[in-house]
Formats: sequence, C-alpha cells, structure tokens
Amino acid sequence: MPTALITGITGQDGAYLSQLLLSKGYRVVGLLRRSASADVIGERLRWLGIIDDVEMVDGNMTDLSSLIRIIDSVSPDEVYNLAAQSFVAASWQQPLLTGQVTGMGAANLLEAVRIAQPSARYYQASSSEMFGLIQEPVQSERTPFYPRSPYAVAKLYAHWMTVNYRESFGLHTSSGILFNHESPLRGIEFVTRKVTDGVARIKLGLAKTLSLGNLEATRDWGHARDYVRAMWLMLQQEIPDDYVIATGRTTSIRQLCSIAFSYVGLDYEEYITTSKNFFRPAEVEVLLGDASKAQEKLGWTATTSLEDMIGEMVDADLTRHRKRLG
Ligand code: NDP
Ligand code: GDR
Repeated sequence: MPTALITGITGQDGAYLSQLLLSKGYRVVGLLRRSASADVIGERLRWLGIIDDVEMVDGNMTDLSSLIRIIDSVSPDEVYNLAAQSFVAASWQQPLLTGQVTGMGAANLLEAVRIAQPSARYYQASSSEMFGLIQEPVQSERTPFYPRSPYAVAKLYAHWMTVNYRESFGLHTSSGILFNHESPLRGIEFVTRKVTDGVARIKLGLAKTLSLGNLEATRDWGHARDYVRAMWLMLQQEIPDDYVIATGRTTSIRQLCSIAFSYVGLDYEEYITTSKNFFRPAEVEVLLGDASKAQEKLGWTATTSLEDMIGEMVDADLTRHRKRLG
C-alpha cells in the first residue's frame, strides 16, 4: 500500500485529494498545524465522511525540524505540498507570513524530502496567479510569469525551488500550475463560495444584499475534484514535469453572479452591491489557461461545467443554512 503525505490536508484540495487517494488504496497521512480550536479542524474531511480514514501528524510548514521528523517517520512514497496562506487578498495584509508559509514553507519541505526521503515523489501546488499581469492572452507552461500580489510572488519562489530541486538534485518534483478550482468545500472568503453562500442566504431570507469588489475580472474556473486527479496523475509519471491545469474557458465575476442567482430564480442585479473594501491594490484582470500538455501527456481534461459546479455549490449552501435554521 503506497503512503502519501499531504500538507494542507484540512483545506479544500487536501480533502478531495485524500478522498481520491483513499479510493486508490493509499495510506493517507496529513500534516496538521496545532490549533486552539481543535473542534473545527477536519470539517471538510468530515463532510466527505473520511475523517477517520486519514492519519494526522503535528507540524508546521515554517518549522523545518518538524517536517524532517515527519518525513523520516512517515516514509512517504508521495508528498503533496498543498499548505499555504492561500487567500490572495490577505497576502497584502500579511506579506511576510505569506512569504514564510507559501514560499519558504515549500523550501522547508523540499529540504526535508532531500534530507530524509529523497526517493519520494513531490508535488508543488503552483498557481495561475503567477501569470498575474498576463503576458499572453492564453497562458501555458511557456508563458512568462508576472506576479501581482505577495501571494503570487511567494508561489513563484516555491515554483522555481521545485524546478531547481529537480534539476540540481535529481529529485522527482513536479509543479502543477493550477487555475482557480472551486467546490462546496471552498473557503467562504473566495468569490465563488461567497456568491453561492450569499445566494443561499438571500433565497432563505437571511440577507438582503451581497457586497463584492471588482465584478469585471475574469477567471478560468474548474472543479476541485477534477483538479486533484491531475495532481495524482503528475506523480504517476516516470519523468517529473510541470503542467498547466485549466478548463480553457474564462468567465467574469458578473457572469458568475448571473449564473448563481438565476439558479434559484433571482436576478443578481437586484442584490449585488460593490464596496471598495473588496478591491485589490493590484488586480489580476484576466486568466485563461491552455491545458493541452496535460491532456496530451496525462490524459487529463476537466469534466465539470461551471454551471453544474455553481449549482452544486448553491445546493450545498442552501442545505447548510437550512440545517442551521433547524
Ligand atoms: P486552502 O486555503 O483551502 O487550504 C490551505 C491549507 O494550508 C489548510 O489546510 C491550512 O491549514 C494549511 N496551512 C496554512 N498555513 C499552514 C502552516 N503554517 N503549516 C501547515 N499548514 C498550513 O487552499 P486550497 O485547498 O484551495 O488550495 C491548496 C493549495 O493549492 C494551496 O497551496 C493554494 O495556494 C494552491 N492553489 C489553489 C488554487 C485554488 O483555486 N484552490 C489554485 C492554484 C493553487 P488550516 O486548516 O489549519 O488553516
Ligand atoms: P483568486 O480567488 O484571487 O483568483 O485566488 P478569489 O476568489 O479570492 O478572487 C477571484 C476574483 O474575484 C474578484 N472579486 C472578489 N474576490 C473575493 N475574494 N471577494 C470579493 O468580494 C470579490 N469581488 C470580486 C477578485 O478581485 C479576483 O479578481 C484563488 C486562490 O485559491 C489562490 O490560492 C489560487 O492560487 C488562485 O485562485 C488560482
């Protein structure tokens, strides 16, 4: 039975990746950072019904010694580095922490792998945010990067360290340049989930309006369940490499609102307000990915339409709020 170590196991992708690997017969071990609010830990794993099927080990991405000890004791065949301060907007408020966790955290983990288990295969969660101020209308593995936030700068460092450890030490390290992917397990602060939660609250009479920022930015949105499959496929290749993972369709926040509100028979224009609080100091206006390399080499394609995914998310948020209402 192969063993996988997942950092960021309590996040959206960590939960879906755990589910996928368990279904393939893996032993799944997750890195858990200690929290005083232990009762809320593992909410997503619980939602998927797999909380008792994964093992947890205590550690932190900023603590190299904990990572070395964990790699040494777990002896993973595959390491998935999903841990990050992943909210772009927060990275302007906490740029140094973002650098330490999202950037240096990856370097710490690469070091731990190099020292304690160099035969392990390593996956780095890179991001389309690295393209930032886009240099080509459609972004592929060959598109130059231009990060636009402290988060994206940190991710770029982690990305190049992943490439560098492959080239310098011959480690089996791969980097997935994933475009936005969402699900009912998405954090509430990200725009898709904020909108689907807002739609549910408005529909149930719990709120009257929803306040957002820039409605004209566009994103290439896919489903997290599809995207974790791409992570696993990358580590099954004999030769490590970097891949863009995207749907090839870009949609504005405004269109997203239209899709989500009309799913429950409402007109978004009657409910959306905008606030400068949700605009960013530097915006990534457009992202659109070309995943043809992943399709060709990994046999990967996105299988879920934006409309189906938003419907699934609105339904899940309606269920959550109805449960709370009793
Ligand atoms: P989430 O924000 O949902 O999850 C982040 C995870 O990182 C959580 O488990 C969190 O733990 C953990 N974490 C944060 N800080 C530390 C730390 N100091 N030590 C250990 N663990 C820590 O992110 P997603 O699941 O959405 O994304 C997974 C990865 O993929 C991230 O690296 C993200 O930047 C990247 N990515 C995501 C995309 C997306 O669209 N979702 C697209 C491209 C890249 P806790 O629960 O304790 O907070
Ligand atoms: P992003 O996701 O920054 O692309 O990063 P987010 O959903 O936060 O923003 C997407 C776009 O929506 C605009 N927007 C708003 N965003 C938020 N959060 N809240 C609002 O009220 C709002 N109004 C408009 C934003 O300005 C932006 O243009 C996500 C994260 O998962 C990263 O970790 C990951 O690397 C990238 O996706 C790919």
